[in-house]
Amino acid sequence: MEVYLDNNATTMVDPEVYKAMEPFFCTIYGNPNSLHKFGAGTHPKMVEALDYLYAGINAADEDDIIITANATESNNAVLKGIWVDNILNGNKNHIITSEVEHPSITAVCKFLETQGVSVTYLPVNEDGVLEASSVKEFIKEDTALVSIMWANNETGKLFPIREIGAICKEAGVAFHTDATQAIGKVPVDVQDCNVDYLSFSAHKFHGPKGVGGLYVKAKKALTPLLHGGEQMGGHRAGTVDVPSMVGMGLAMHLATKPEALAFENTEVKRLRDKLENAILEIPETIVIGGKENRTPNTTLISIRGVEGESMLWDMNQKTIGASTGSACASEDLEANPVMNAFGSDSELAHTGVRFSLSRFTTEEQIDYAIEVVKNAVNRLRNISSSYAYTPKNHESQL
Ligand code: 7TS
Repeated sequence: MEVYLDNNATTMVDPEVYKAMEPFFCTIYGNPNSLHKFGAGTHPKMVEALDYLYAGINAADEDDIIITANATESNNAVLKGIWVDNILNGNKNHIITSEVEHPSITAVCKFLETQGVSVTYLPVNEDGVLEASSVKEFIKEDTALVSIMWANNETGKLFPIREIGAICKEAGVAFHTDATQAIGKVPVDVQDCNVDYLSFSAHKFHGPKGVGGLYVKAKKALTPLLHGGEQMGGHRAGTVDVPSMVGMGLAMHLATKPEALAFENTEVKRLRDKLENAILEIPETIVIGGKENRTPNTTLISIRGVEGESMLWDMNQKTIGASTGSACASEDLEANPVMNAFGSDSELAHTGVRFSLSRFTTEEQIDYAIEVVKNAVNRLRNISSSYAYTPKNHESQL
């Protein structure tokens, strides 16, 4: 049986989404900016896609949603746009973010630091959560932007976006959130949370890869990352990938309609909990960051004495795909930075395995995964020279 439990890395395209995209390759293939009927033929479904995107995050009509290549581009566009508008051409010089953002935020911040920008990286507490009060504490006169993710990709932990939005609004500081791991898992409402900029990637919610979006609140114009033609109202030049945009729109609709979010919060969560509780029956296992306040599909579990990579290898032999954390960082064997940020000791930091489910995960797959994980842990602990189970050892982890 094949079991895919790495949905935070990417998801299967929903077959309904794939079907909706198909005509836009060989039949309705005009350039949307052309003045003839071939171009105009693409418009109705592009408009529908935008409607779905606006509805999915509760954007107001006067706001913008710019179609990008992915969340990485959206994140770069916000940080570099703010840099040009407020730092190079303004009198501000400070950005606040967290220690556990995706590299498409932290690597840009590191680059901006080389250009003289001052960046504050807020730590998370031992539950893996960032406290909204710490944002307030670090906002200064010259703070140009606060960028905090909606949900963490490794643990699924949800950050207090509503409170942070209110703090930023009161302080008059722009607020960006990377909602890549939140869309389709929990309700995302930009108006309710006072969000100015929001990033997402379609392939995380059963849309195609290579397309994403950047929400920009009305009157919060940004210098674009890509200059060129007048596509996207001049906010992002380049011919739009029409099939992908159509697919992303429908995928957003299917993932964010109330029934879908309810399914995520009941059925997907039930299967996640079943898997998690079965693994927690194994001595000396813990959920990193704890069980509270998470996306319903994710669990990051540390299994003492078992290297995350070894677990992945054993599971892969049995056709189960999971990860040790972010796929973007999984090629190096550095300790997982998110686990480090939570204060896990260095041994624990190498033992995390992330399981992320989707609405396509079945009960049979979870039953099979439980059996495989238990066998793998037994095998790996038996051959581990460093692992020796003692009840005391166990107690210290509770
Ligand atoms: N932001 C977050 C929070 C993410 O989780 C990811 C991808 C990205 C941005 C970048 O998305 P992309 O579509 O531009 O690549 N995160 C992961 C992950 O957790 N495992 O693999 C990719």
